[in-house]
Amino acid sequence: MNGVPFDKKKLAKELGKEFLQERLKEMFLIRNFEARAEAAYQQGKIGGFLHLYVGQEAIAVGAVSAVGQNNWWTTTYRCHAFALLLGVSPNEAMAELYGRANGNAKGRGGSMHLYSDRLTGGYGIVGGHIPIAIGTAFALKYQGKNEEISLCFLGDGAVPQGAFHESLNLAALWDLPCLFVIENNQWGMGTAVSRAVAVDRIAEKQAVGYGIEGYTIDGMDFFSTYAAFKHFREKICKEGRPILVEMLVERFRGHSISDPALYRSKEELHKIIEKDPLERLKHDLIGWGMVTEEECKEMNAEAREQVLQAMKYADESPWPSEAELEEGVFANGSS
Ligand SMILES: Cc1ncc(C[n+]2csc(CCOP(=O)(O)OP(=O)(O)O)c2C)c(N)n1
Repeated sequence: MNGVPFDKKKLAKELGKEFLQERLKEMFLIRNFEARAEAAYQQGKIGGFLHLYVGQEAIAVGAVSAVGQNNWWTTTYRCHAFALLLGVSPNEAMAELYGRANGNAKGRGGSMHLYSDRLTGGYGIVGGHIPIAIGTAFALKYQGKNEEISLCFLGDGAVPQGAFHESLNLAALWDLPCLFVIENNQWGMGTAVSRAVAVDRIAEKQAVGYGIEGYTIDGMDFFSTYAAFKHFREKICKEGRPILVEMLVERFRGHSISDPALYRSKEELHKIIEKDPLERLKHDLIGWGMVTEEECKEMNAEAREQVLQAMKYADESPWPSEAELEEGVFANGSS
């Protein structure tokens, strides 16, 4: 496997207790946000789609903390974690899920469409967002911004899409500073990846066809994702070539709230949950004396409180008015 080698203990020491505790707090916030969003959906407070990031947190937390917010980020409908890490407040995000006027997209986008200054969006069309990410990479190159990169996150289900291959080809041809990250959670909705994608080690093998580098990374461990993202950012800034990465990860829930994930047995799910990235980081930090069990409980309680506040805020927020319905809608009229 082509990975990025790192020494976990050494890296932890370099990053230090304070930094690592912040990452753990982020994981608690995301986990609580997702759990409460799920509950709110079941209470009928949220409508439409809802895709949860539970199990995949080490990827977003590792990416944003290693690379820095000040890059360009593009992702799929599974976008709550990136939004929270890239400057969207829990209030604003929850209000958007509730479809309220003061939500992140004025209540018009819902769960799949969150944005920040640097998050171009959560997008609903599988593979449709990849050309947008290479657009931001092109803009960076055109403007000579050599210290920033574009990061594009996609599911394994997007790999067989034409837009993925066309984007890789252009990015390679034009030397665009783009990091393509396949979050391979083993399923595209209810279809096993082995039934949808012709090869395993997707990134390593697909990258060869476009003359770029491909890597396979453990996406369930914060230190692994952090080390990898740090390395890729430096490499892209230095060499100006795109990189394709596969992060091996597990989603603990179904594809969306309406998928009970019956294609996995209880035993399989149990094994998956044993790899929990939050528990893994917690366990490591406790083991190294960088946090105590008691402090972890406090962090979790604080995150829960923040999210409960966000739900209250969303609940009390106004609905969008009918008069604004057509605002911000692009219409290319004939006259
Ligand atoms: C072009 C397009 N085709 C089909 C769909 C319906 N759809 C939504 S998600 C999805 C599977 C995506 O696979 P992946 O990202 O690997 O899955 P996940 O982890 O989200 O289950 C499909 C087919 C869509 N949104 N867009």
